[in-house]
Amino acid sequence: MGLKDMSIENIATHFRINGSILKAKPFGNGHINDTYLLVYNQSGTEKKYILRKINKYVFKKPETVIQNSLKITDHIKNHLKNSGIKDTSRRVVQFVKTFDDKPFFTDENHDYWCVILFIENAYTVDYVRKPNQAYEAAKAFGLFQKLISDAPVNEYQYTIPDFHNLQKRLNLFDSVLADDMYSRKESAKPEIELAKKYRFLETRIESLLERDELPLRIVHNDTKINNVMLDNETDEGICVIDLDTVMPGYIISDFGDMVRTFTSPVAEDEQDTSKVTMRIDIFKALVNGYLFQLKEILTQAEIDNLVYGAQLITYEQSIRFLTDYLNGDVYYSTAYSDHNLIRARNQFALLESIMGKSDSMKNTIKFFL
Ligand code: GN1
Ligand code: MG
Repeated sequence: MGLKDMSIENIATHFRINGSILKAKPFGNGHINDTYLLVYNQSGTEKKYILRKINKYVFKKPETVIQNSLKITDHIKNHLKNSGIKDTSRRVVQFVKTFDDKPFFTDENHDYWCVILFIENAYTVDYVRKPNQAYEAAKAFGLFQKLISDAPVNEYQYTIPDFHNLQKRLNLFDSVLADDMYSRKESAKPEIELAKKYRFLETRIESLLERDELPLRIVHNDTKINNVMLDNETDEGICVIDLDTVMPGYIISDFGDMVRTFTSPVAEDEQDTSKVTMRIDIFKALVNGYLFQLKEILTQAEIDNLVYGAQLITYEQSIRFLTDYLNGDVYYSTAYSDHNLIRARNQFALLESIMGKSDSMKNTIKFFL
């Protein structure tokens, strides 16, 4: 097969899927991997699948992504089955194998592709519309964490080393800023100032890690609101998706990324930053749903640092977007030239709001314990 024949339809033929393909089109709002929706005609009924190409710039060893994902989905499936749930197909990501029985297909470019079943009658959102969505989504992420809380940390690989290592991310930021290869420093002045203003957030995580205070666990590491599927009719959070970064890490990062992506009323690339704010009613619903599942599992140190996790991850995300802007947009896919700057500005606005409301956030957590 020549490179020119590498159409999506062609890639799909390597997977054990019955019927004939009707449609293949780009799908979803992820910033990293190429994702496609495949629609098949299977004896008169339409069946959907998701095909994804793993970004090898981001995931240097794509096979680790697949190995971790398979391991964690088996783990979850077993727990669900043991708790009496017979049909787990809407509750956990299901991989489709290739004809030679592999969980992925590698093409001539050494790109890795995998296929999962599409979950019908469910939706995702890029921002939360009502508290119940936050409650349900947090409950789903909480259940996910509960079910994997006995996963052996040393059996999982790091799909991205130092993923939430703020110190490393700041080092990269410093060097990209010093180089200013794309002459973008001037246009990002206020954001660079904000990066400086909140740099103090770094010290606490360093001392927490130094003193080994936070348990290293298998966590999701990318608990964005659009990584949980909600049921069309009930809004119930039914399935956590995007398992690429499931690996050892810290619960406060996952909690933080939920706060970052659930509580703002607008998407992370909303240009009007006056709309960006940490909504406390949504935060309450989030905490309620998450602690419903995990109250007994979290350690005191984790509980004490949940709000800090929200500050930390929102700061980290601001730095990541700003770094990528200064670095010529090499990491995140962008739709226009200052997309990453807009994202960074938005995330700094959210950080400022979180900083201002941290006391009431802490009180909310106390209330639900
Ligand atoms: C990326 O692929 P996606 O959109 O789910 C990124 C996350 C960021 C997020 C920002 C592997 O997630 O860490 O928080 O964008 N994933 C990776 O929206 O870097
Ligand atoms: Mg992702």
